Amino acid sequence: MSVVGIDLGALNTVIAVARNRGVDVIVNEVSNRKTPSVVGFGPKSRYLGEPAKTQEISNLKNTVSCLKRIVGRYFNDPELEIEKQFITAELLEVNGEVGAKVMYLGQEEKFSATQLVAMLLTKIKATAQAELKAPVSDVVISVPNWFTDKQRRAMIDASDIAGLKLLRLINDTTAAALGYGITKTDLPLPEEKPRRVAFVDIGYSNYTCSIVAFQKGELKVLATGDDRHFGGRSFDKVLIDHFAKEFAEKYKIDVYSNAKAYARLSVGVEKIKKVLSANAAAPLNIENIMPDIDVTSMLKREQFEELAKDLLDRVTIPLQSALDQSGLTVEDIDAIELVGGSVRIPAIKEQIAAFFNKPLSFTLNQDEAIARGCAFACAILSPAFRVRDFSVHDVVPYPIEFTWEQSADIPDEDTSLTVFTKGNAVPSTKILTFYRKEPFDLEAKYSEPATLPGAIPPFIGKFSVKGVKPDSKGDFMVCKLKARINLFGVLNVESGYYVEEEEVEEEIKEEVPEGMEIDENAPKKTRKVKKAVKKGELPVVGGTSALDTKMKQIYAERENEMFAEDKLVQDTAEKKNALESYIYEIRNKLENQWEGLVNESEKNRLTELLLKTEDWLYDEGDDTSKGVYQNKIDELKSIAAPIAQRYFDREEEKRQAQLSKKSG
Ligand code: ATP
Ligand code: K
Ligand code: MG
Repeated sequence: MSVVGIDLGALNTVIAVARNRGVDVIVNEVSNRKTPSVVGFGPKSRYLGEPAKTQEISNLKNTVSCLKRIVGRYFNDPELEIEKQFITAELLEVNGEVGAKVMYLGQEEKFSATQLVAMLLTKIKATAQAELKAPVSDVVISVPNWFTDKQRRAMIDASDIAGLKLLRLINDTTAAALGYGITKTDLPLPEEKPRRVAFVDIGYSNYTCSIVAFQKGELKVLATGDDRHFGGRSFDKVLIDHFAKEFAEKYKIDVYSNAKAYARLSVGVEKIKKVLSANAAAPLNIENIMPDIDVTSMLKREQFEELAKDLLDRVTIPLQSALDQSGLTVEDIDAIELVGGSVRIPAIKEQIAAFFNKPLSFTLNQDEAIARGCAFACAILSPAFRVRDFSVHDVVPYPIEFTWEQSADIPDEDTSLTVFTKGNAVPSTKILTFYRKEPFDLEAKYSEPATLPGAIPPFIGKFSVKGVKPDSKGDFMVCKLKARINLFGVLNVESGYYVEEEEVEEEIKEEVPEGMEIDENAPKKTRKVKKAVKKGELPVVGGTSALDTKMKQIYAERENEMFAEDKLVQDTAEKKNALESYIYEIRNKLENQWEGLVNESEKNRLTELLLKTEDWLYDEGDDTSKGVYQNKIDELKSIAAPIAQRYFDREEEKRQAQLSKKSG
């Protein structure tokens, strides 16, 4: 059984696997250690990951990026306006959530964001399986710490659709912290002052920071800060605007009016931005940005920093916010660990170092730390794996309250209660007590909707408590409900039961003065006490924002279908390749190692068939089925195989002769 961690980034997805000797990052089909988080659609198949990126510029309308930015969102969300600046496919409403419209297999199709994430996950699963040569099911996936209940449930739905067994979701910076802590052998003991580390992750779209306290065997997230719209793409945008303006004057072109030109410029500015991280100046050259127009320019690092001033001014805000919430000062922070691609920007590093007034640490692999942390988290949870115990305490990002209808019998009863405050531990269970004579409903929601991302509704779940009735004396039933924020960071009322006060005999434990013996045979002293005793279960029926089972089933079947279609297209392409290389192989052998083993007529027949097959391949055979390619291979083989056999026999004879010479 494999144990896999997935850092599903807005730009790149990294896959890590836990093995007995440690955690490794898995490479994809083109040997890259990260896979573009992009899905594309074509006339014959989908393009998932690398091929989607390769095709992107020629297939902009049918390519969807930034999947994690739109999953769990509704179409009316104003933050989608920001995402539309980066997503080239058309967004629209699909089954109540946001999705994309694309041309697929020659038809217009709509896919929800959850389905799109599932597609990427299917690809990630296949990549991991190809590398591990074993089925992959158990996974842990990371998400930003600011993800709401709704967004987390959408990620869970997506992994279900992709046929993965998600063991938990873990927050990005928490995953980095876990990878950091679990490998350290010198963490403070429980009675010692914890080591406090700030983890800062700045990626493509998003900036998060967590302040984490470590002690032997555990980590505790103290506080988090974020800027949900701060990352590499924000800097790219600044550069795009700069060069678009320059090129409008210099070349009289309007980059904004041409999607391909815009996409080419996006690629160009990302390159120049990276070069500027290591150099004081960098050139920008884009050939054919528009038909027959090449553009060239250059930028100095200080110009870049000037252009990005508004962004750079925001760097310390999430840090300050996390620090304030943690109740610590910069002097209390023992180390600052940076991860994510955009922390390579020197001006960002400088600001972070200046803020903490300390040198920065880069002991984690910036691009892989989160995926590695996910793999560790998966290993901890997987029964197939033994790892050192390490507990992870995260925090609730937004306060959660329960509301209910007032009981007619209790006129002064409150009708709401904040059960989980911001910063409350995750996972966490709370027992809620209600006095009722009949079944009742309660609702869980975020109590400060204004703090949620975009227009994500505060609703979390509605829970109906069944089986409630007056107790034996006609009095209230004392109902206890177990509300839990689980390892996924989602809230459920997991179960209910009712209790009754009963008199029970309780042993009185007397303090035995030191030095005195306890008389084991003396009668035990007891007293009667009133205690709440569990009397029975109360069924709880919940409704959350997760997809309903039927819809999920439909999506899963559709995903399987599409996967099978992709596979067929891929297998067909492979067969075609096999035929092509077989033609070259036979032709080569005819001229070389089979020399003297083939008679004239045989040679003519084979040469003719090779030529005929090759012509066919570039003509009607360019696009046909797997079986037809195989038939062509078999046809060639029927002539080539006897020759190959003769060659083998001759070589074998030679070898035997050699052997008998040696022994003789
Ligand atoms: P997110 O965390 O927002 O979901 P992600 O995890 O996919 O996104 P990363 O892979 O951490 O993102 O970072 C990608 C970003 O890092 C890109 O915008 C890229 O341009 C930027 N980046 C990578 N290397 C450098 C560099 N040397 N200098 C500047 N930026 C860089
Ligand atoms: K990543
Ligand atoms: Mg990331």
